[in-house]
Amino acid sequence: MKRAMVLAGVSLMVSNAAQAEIPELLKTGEGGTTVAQWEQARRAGILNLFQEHVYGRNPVGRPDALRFEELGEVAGMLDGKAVRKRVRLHFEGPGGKGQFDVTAFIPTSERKAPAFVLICNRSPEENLDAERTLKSPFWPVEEIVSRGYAAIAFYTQDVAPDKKPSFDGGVHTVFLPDLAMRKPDSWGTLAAWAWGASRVMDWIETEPLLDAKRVAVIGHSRGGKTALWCGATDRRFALVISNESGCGGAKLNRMDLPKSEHIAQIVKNFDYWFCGNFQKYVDNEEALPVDQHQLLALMAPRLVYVASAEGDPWAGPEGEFESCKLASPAWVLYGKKGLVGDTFPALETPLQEGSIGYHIRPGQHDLTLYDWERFLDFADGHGWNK
Ligand code: GTR
Repeated sequence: MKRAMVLAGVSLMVSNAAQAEIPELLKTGEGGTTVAQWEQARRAGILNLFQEHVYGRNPVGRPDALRFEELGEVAGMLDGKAVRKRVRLHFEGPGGKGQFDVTAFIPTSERKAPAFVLICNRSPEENLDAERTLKSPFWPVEEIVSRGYAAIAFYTQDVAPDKKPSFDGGVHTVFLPDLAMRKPDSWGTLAAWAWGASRVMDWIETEPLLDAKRVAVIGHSRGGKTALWCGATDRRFALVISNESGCGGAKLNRMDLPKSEHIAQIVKNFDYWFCGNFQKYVDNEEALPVDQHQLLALMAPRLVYVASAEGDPWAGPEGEFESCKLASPAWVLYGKKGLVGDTFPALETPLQEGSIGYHIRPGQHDLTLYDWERFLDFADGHGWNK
């Protein structure tokens, strides 16, 4: 496998020579050294490259016919601490009608609640129990609500299936019903799920109990890749959280971490997560005109959090951390701090001072209560719960 940059072992420093090969975040003279240049030229250019080469372009934004059907409201859930709302989102396109459901537990409170929207890629039966008989750390509703936040979730596969044959069913069929309509830059499935999260935000904006200005989008692994793409394309999300998103998420492609997933492997198993053009970069990372630090930078000046696990080398924790560092100058443009902390932190030593948060914890590939607690701390620390 050809690699653009080879780092010795788990060395965390990117050498100067190697760093030159990583696409520059801010380009002098080409826009990007002031907020205005960044916003009007450089940021738009980077977003366009990610659409063209990685995630694809959406065939639709907010559909004209988007409709929210209230499925019922139950007050006094969680021992009186929350109201539960369930909503069905309806839409239609050239391929017919589509729908998916959202569940929200909103703290009983006088004020509008800040919220966390989970893009759930795991079994809804095991992780999204609306009755709260089955409790899963993947979606710890009780803890989220007791900290003053609304817990909102939807299941990825209600939006688009996560299997081959690719693009068969869900919103793919609604909006691009004929596979012949697909182009090399047509949306992949991560983009379709991200589109779903944006439609949830459309509903949140109509819900008087929620504070639409303080909404986090969070996902784990493939859900984490989706959360990042959602945050990049939809600036209404004020906090974007990637848990162990790895390749195609927060991990820098050009950092050689032999135990981590590379484009060749992800495309072999999950080509449909991306647009067709992404296949050009199999064993050819250095030709990709962007790298993932630029994806993180698209969130500036909003809040971002990247979390890794020690027992998850497949996601490349060092590459996730390096992206946070290299993305940070975008925040500096706005007079803010990106990641505060130059060296890879010890386990369970979260870096939360800047607008980019990072932690690595012991344990395997998973979204755990420890992770959630740190995300909630980060939101608290940035004044979300005042
Ligand atoms: C793996 C895949 C990863 C990650 C993970 C998951 O098989 O290689 O990129 O997304 O699945 O979503 O759990």
